[in-house]
Amino acid sequence: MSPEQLENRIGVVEGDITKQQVDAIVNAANTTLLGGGGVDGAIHRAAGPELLEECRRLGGCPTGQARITKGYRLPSKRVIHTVGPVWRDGHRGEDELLAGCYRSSLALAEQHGVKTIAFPSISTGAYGFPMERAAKIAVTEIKKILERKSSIEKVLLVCFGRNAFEVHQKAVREMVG
Ligand code: AR6
Repeated sequence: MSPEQLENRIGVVEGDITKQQVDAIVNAANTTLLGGGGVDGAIHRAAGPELLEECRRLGGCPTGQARITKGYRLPSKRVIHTVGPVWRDGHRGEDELLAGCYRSSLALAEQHGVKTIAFPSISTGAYGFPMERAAKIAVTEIKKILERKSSIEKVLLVCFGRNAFEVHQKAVREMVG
């Protein structure tokens, strides 16, 4: 695939992930999958209480892995819940665990025929992962999947605020092409 084609398949937007018109949005959850603050809180509020009911039945999710549910009142039909690592000092396997979040979310998406998917910047809020480093990991993993003849057509990186948008745009520019 040419760099242009790849670039067209990774979009960076500034906005609220709950408003995205995509097949699936990814949630930055915690191991209980029972909701929380940040993007997790926003997704549960927008989806409605049925989402929490379905999440209860999943029995949690380990860090670096992902689970899938319906989207209920969200514009997206599905939510992929992944659990990012809590940042400590960068020497506790944080990078590999974060890469695992992107890999397992994208693998689940493929298994469910998802063509368009939106990610928030996993772990970079309450979990304190440095955003530039997280953005490089996100783009690396997304690029790997898209280069491998994936059924996924488009991946959106949804950034909360101008700074996040600029950090992600830079990561895509530097790593794609
Ligand atoms: N749309 C897109 N991005 C958002 C939104 C939104 N509506 N709201 C926040 N962000 P965080 P984490 C950005 O804290 O670091 C929860 O309580 C935000 O600016 O949501 O993985 C869970 O239950 C940041 O860049 O997730 C866990 O306990 C990014 O999303 C814990 O927080 C992630 O911030 C997970 O922490």
